[in-house]
This record gives sequence, C-alpha cells and structure tokens, in this order.
Amino acid sequence: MTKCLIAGLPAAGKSTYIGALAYMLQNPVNNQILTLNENPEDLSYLNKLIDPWLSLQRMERTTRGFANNIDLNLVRKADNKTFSISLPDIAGEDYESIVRMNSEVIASWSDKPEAMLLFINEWDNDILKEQLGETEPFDKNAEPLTFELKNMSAVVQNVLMLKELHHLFPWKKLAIGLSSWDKHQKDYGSPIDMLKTRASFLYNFIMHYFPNAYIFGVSAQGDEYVEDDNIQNKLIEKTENGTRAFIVDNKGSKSYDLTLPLNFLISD
Ligand SMILES: Nc1nc2c(ncn2[C@@H]2O[C@H](COP(=O)(O)OP(=O)(O)OP(=O)(O)O)[C@@H](O)[C@H]2O)c(=O)[nH]1
Ligand SMILES: [Mg+2]
Repeated sequence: MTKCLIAGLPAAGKSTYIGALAYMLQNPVNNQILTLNENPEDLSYLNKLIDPWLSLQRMERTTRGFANNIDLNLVRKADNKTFSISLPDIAGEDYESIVRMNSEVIASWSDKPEAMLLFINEWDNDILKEQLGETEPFDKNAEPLTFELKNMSAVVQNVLMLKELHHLFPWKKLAIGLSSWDKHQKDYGSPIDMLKTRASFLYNFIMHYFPNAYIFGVSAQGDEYVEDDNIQNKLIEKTENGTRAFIVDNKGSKSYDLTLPLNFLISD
C-alpha cells in the first residue's frame, strides 16, 4: 500500500484539495488517470469535505493533534494497476510545530509514507519579518525582539519543514502543489516560474535536494469564493461539467484531472 503524506503549513489548501479530489473520485471526468477501485469503508469524513466544496464554502480548519486518515483504493485504467493510498489530513499547526521539532502527532506516526504531497499557499518576501520596523529609526536602547516562529517567513518555514519531514520520513517521491493557482495564473507562465520569482531560496533548495520533484499549480476551488451570483453560478456550472478544479503542470498546461500528482507519486 502506497502511503502518501499531505503536508503544508496552516491554510496551505490541504483540505480543499482532498475535498475536490474526493468529489472527482465519485464523479470522474473524461480520461481521468486514477479512479476509485472500491468505495472507502467510511465515507463520512470524505463527505464532510465534499459538502462545503460543492456548496462553495471554505473548509473548516482541520483539528489540531488529530489525523483524519483517508484510505482510498484506486485503479489506473491504463494498465489496471491498483493502489491503496492513505492520505492523512493533518492540521497545518502540527506541521508548523515540526519546524520547532516537537510535533508529536507526526513524529509518532507509525505509518511511514513513501510519498509526500506538499501544498504551499503563502508567499512573502521578507526573510525575517522581524526586520520590520525598518521605517522606524533604529533604537539602540530598545530590548531585542524575542525570536518567534511566526516572525519567520513562510518560505523559510517551508524549507525547515521539508528538511525535518525528510529526516523523519525519507520519502521516494515528492510533489509540490502551489495552491490557489486561479489567483496566480495571470502573473506567471508556469508554477516553476512562480516558485523561482517569488521564493528563489525555496526553489534553489528544492532543485538541489529534490531535483525530481513534480511541481504543479492547483486551483482546488476553481476560483476565489465571492458573494456574487454570477460567479457562483459559473462555478456550479463548471462543477457539473467537470471543469472547475484544475491542475497546471511544469510546462503550464492545464488539466481538470486532480489525480495527476497522485499518479506521479505512485508511479515507479
Ligand atoms: N482562491 C483560492 N483559494 C483557495 C483555494 N484552495 C484553498 N483556498 C483558500 O485557502 C484557505 C485554506 O484552505 P484549507 O484547504 O482549509 O487549508 P488547510 O491546509 O487544510 O488548512 P488547515 O486545516 O488549517 O491546516 C481557505 O481560505 C481557502 O478558501 C483555491 O483553489 N483557490
Ligand atoms: Mg485542513
């Protein structure tokens, strides 16, 4: 059974992707690479994620200290190869505490994953946010600021988290999804282009240590949720046509098949 860990800082888009994926598995689109081989024994957690996705509501925050484990039996139509994948949906704060090296939930996880699916949804440019205050004159008598994790940029947190996760679970395959691609697609030709431009430090780290990582853009919602009947109706129509959530690959080509990154992770 292939085990896949879904990682990401708080609000990285983990639950939204699982919700959209769960809907797709129950309502496959044309030429979808992976489909359900059999229905999961317990559909209740999946339905809890599908319902808000269908009604265009943001997901509830995942509860801390608790892994909602989702086991899926999938089949690849092309060669009839079957896979069982276990995707835990763990709260972002538990990953954040990995950076502090005290995440009990993840470190105690006995099911070692062979594959890692990391989501990134936050981009900031300050290496250390504590450098803020640059507009104020420097006060040499002021108390030095206490260093806190939240002062560190998301890019640096992602690098530390990847290092620590790889140390805990030396996975074979890594896929990195840049979430909310609907918001970024107009500014960048491809997800790699965005990673290079917005987070060159993270990009260099990934290229050096994980040069075979599959980097993709993902819009699990299909668009930003806004209180506008026109936009909402469009999203509902797209849901019905199977053209709502989408993935954009390294070359910038678009697909409505959210199983693409999973197929990469479970392929030899
Ligand atoms: N525009 C846009 N926003 C998105 C998309 N996916 C997620 N978001 C937003 O990102 C935020 C976090 O999404 P979640 O899926 O709850 O993130 P999470 O990683 O499960 O967060 P935790 O459970 O707190 O760890 C929400 O406000 C979503 O509305 C997307 O495809 N497009
Ligand atoms: Mg969540």
